[in-house]
Amino acid sequence: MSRFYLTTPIYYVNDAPHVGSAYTTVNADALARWHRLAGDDVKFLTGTDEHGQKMADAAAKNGVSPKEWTDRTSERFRLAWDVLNISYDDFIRTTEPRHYETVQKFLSTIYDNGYIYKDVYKGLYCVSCEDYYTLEASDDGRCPIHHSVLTQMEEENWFFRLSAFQDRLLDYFEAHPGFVTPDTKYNEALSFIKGGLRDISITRTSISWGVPVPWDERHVFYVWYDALINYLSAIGYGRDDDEVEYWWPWSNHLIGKEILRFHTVWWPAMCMAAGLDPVHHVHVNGWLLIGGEKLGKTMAAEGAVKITDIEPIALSQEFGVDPLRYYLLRDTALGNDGEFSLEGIAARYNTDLANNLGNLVARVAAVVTSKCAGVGPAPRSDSSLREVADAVTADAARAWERFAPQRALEATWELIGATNAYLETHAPWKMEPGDALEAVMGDALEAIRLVAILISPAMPGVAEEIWRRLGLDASPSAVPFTTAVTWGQYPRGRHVTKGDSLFPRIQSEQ
Ligand code: ME8
Repeated sequence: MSRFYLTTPIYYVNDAPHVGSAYTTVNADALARWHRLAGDDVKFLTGTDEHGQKMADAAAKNGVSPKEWTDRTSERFRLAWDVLNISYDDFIRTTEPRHYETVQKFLSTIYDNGYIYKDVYKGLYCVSCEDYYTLEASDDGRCPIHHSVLTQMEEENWFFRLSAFQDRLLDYFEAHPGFVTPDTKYNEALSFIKGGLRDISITRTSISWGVPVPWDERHVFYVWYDALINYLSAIGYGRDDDEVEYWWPWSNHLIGKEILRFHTVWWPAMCMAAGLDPVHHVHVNGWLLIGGEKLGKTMAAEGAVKITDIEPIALSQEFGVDPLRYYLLRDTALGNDGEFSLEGIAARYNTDLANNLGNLVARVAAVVTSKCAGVGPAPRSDSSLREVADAVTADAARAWERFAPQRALEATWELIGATNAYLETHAPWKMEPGDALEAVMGDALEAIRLVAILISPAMPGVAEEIWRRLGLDASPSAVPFTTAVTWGQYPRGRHVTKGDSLFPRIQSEQ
């Protein structure tokens, strides 16, 4: 057994979650579920990032204190993730005492190690990004992501000596070619480091909403500096060395591509400065787009989309939780950008779910009910479906391991397609009851059993329902994957139930 510590970014609570934040969270959830299925010891962390200018502004705009605002909005994330069946083991908020304690210990260590000094910061700032820009990196004084005019800032700040880590980071990247995936993002981070690193400002005096700097009480840490450390607060850094030692070597961050530099350059350097190994692995997801632009709440505010079209709870009410999860996992490879649309969800729903998976389960249950007295026969060991099933399970397992849910599901649908084709070839609905019919149905039931296991990280609710309809015990998520996917384990004699349509078709006008 190995371990798997997986984190999502912690989300800003200036606004409620949208389908972009759900995209990373659902993918992380499916990966965490896969690792549990594979028998790993898993810790899956998500949470909310609650300090910074943006939050202070949002609270002021809504006439409440930052604390009240963050309590309220953080709860909306928790609620959305509960609705989407996100199996997080821990939900961290950066306003919690455990986080303050870790941040202050971690940064004090860096300070004691001589990597923090005082200087004056002068430059441009984007409040939406909570990030500094040079004039060259800006879009003529505007934020390249949010297109808003950047604020000119001048403050006395504490600085982190990032420049001291250039060579150590280059060596680290060279020694760990799998540190950042996909490769394109590894290369992007590497060329950023090669381009030269400037020291960075890590504290602010112009706001007070933040973690206080222990050695200088007029300052709070700049929000990114406290945020990154959440990954250590949740495993007890500064409180429980054994827990850090248990999880940190197995750590994986899943992040969106706009925060690559923070996670693959700053963060590893900070860890090195504190005398800790950097995170083990960072996987970078692309963006969900609408009309080629990064999907986000500002789009709704500008009237470019209806808010309900990008809100995860509203979407799950419209399409169902598992179909929404399936769309997010299957439509865009984790690493690429993908265009998001309601038509896209409906198309995946009708084709992959209603026509392929739903139809397979329905027709097998119908034949077993009408021609086998509702009792499932056993599969054959030499079924022609076996070869496909063996190849698909191996392929899907490899894909899940390399952070590729989209490919894992594509492979799974090859087994669904092969089983539907197998039924077309044998046409059991035209066969007389007897051994030949039972053999075909046993094979099909076994294939569906495997499909239920394979889809369980993606669609846990649907997988459970299929499992129940097959008359199987326990749960498809609770089986040990490697032994459970050996062909031939569907037991004879289980009661198979038909049930309602798993995926009633969506009509285009809906
Ligand atoms: O950046 N497509 O928080 P955030 C895909 N608090 N993923 C998207 C997306 C889209 N259109 N929009 C958002 C922050 N995301 C910081 C992180 S971590 C120490 C601090 C996802 O609320 C994606 O994972 O802006 C992105 O990195 C994250 O949400 C940003 O969330």
